[in-house]
Amino acid sequence: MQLSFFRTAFLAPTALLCSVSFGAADGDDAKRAAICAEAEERYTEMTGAPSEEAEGVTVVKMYKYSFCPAEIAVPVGTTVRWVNVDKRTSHSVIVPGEPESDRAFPEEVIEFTFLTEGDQKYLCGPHWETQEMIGMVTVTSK
Ligand SMILES: [Cu+2]
Repeated sequence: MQLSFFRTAFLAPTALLCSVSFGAADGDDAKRAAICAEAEERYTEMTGAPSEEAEGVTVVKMYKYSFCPAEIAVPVGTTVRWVNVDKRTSHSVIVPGEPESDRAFPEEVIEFTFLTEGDQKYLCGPHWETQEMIGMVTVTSK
């Protein structure tokens, strides 16, 4: 039932498309929207393809103390891949009921497979309190 976090060196995804569904982004915050647009640019430069094209996973970028997008909706069993597209800062992910992940340094990733349905608010260990680096995954039935 419980899968552990792991951190891997970044691997560029192939160009294969997969189907992903995103929930409403945190659209009331123009600053975060601008950060997320930049994060996607950096991701695409880093990997050579947009985050929507990552194979078999749903990508969330970590950049400037933000999760991008801050809110996603995925079917149960989906693996979320958080990619650090910052230049210097490291981040972690704390999913409810799970231990904190290892730190992901720039260009590293954290992955977690969501096996429980429902809203799951997650945190970046070093930045949730001071920078409100908090995200939400809504896990839906298949
Ligand atoms: Cu962080």
